[in-house]
Amino acid sequence: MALRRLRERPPIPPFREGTFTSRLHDERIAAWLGIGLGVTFGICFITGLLSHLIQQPPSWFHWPPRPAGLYRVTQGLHVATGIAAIPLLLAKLWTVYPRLWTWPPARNIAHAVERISLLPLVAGSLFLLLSGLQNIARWYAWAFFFPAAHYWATWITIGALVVHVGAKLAVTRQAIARQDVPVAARTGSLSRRGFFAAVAGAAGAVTLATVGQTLRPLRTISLLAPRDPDIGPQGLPVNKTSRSAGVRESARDPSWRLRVDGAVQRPLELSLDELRAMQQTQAVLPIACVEGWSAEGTWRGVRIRELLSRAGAEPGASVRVTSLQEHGKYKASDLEPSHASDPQTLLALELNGEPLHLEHGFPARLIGPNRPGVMQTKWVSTLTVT
Ligand SMILES: Nc1nc2c(c(=O)[nH]1)N[C@H]1C(S)=C(S)[C@@H](COP(=O)(O)O)O[C@H]1N2
Ligand SMILES: [Mo]
Repeated sequence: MALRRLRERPPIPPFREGTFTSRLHDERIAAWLGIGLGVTFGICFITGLLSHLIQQPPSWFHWPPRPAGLYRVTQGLHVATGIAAIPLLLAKLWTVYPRLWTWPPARNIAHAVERISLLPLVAGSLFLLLSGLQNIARWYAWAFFFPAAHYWATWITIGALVVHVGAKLAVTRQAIARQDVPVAARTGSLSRRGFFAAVAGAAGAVTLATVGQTLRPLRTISLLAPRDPDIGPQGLPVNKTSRSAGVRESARDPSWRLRVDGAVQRPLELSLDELRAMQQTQAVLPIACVEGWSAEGTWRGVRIRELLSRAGAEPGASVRVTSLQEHGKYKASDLEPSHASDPQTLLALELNGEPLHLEHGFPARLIGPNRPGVMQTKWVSTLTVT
């Protein structure tokens, strides 16, 4: 008797009907915001997964060196859709939060599963978007390694998202197909259309204010972008500095030599002058950072494939490129055969018509087409053929 009464009549205010009065806590709005989030999360997921595969390729995965600017586009999209999703997610959470207090809390098992999956969905989404935002602002406030945490949180979030979309598909369809019956506006209350305009406007504004860090024409309105792609020595931003890499002495040491070793017939040790005396190749290529900024430079240097053939490496070799930097995640990178043999993959000695600045990798750095910035190793000391 008492139990039935409890089921029918929720005990305390938030569970009681009529607690939340705004018309904007509405199924139709929730449905459209859900679609917006589905699109932005979808693009963000695919481009993010791609970036992960490029940096940690399983044996079946091969990322081509062409088109040269493709990674710049996919990673620019990853960061732009992640940023645009933030106002969409906040609006969605606000629209649906009254439903946290439905009574009874679960009608049946399926309903319970659907509701429990909201916890990883909401927590995972907030974590991904906010830690991503912190990362591009280079505010490393966490004890964990960001790429690994970001990667694993993605699978949890996407799993929960699949459950959620499956559970809400029918409701979303209905809500969108339903004719929107105009309700007489209550004074002081935002209309649905006004709310949509505000949320879409916010998503558009944060996108326009940040995407200039990779889309040059929008650079001047890039008020919120963490990076201006034009500012830095030789007109290019710097991520890792020579000081934090601990190479200020070793990179300027006149006894520096490039070593080419590993599976070669003639291991090489070349001075900077010897490298400068070799045939020089020029390439206009972007640095495309995982953080979403990118900037183009005119690079000049020696083709990696030229160095390999001089050392007598087998054609189709892979190469490990090692830096003078002794510690850190990005002190080395790997060149797959297609990248090692590409005519634009260079050991660069010059940038924009001048010898490479110390901060951009003097005396020599790797630069190649269609590679994430983290794989464009600076202050190179050794090429090891594998
Ligand atoms: N040795 C070394 N090379 C490195 C890095 C590094 O930390 N160490 N950072 C990379 C990253 S994350 C980027 S985006 C590019 C940036 O190149 P830039 O500083 O010349 O613009 O360098 C790459 N090369
Ligand atoms: Mo980067």
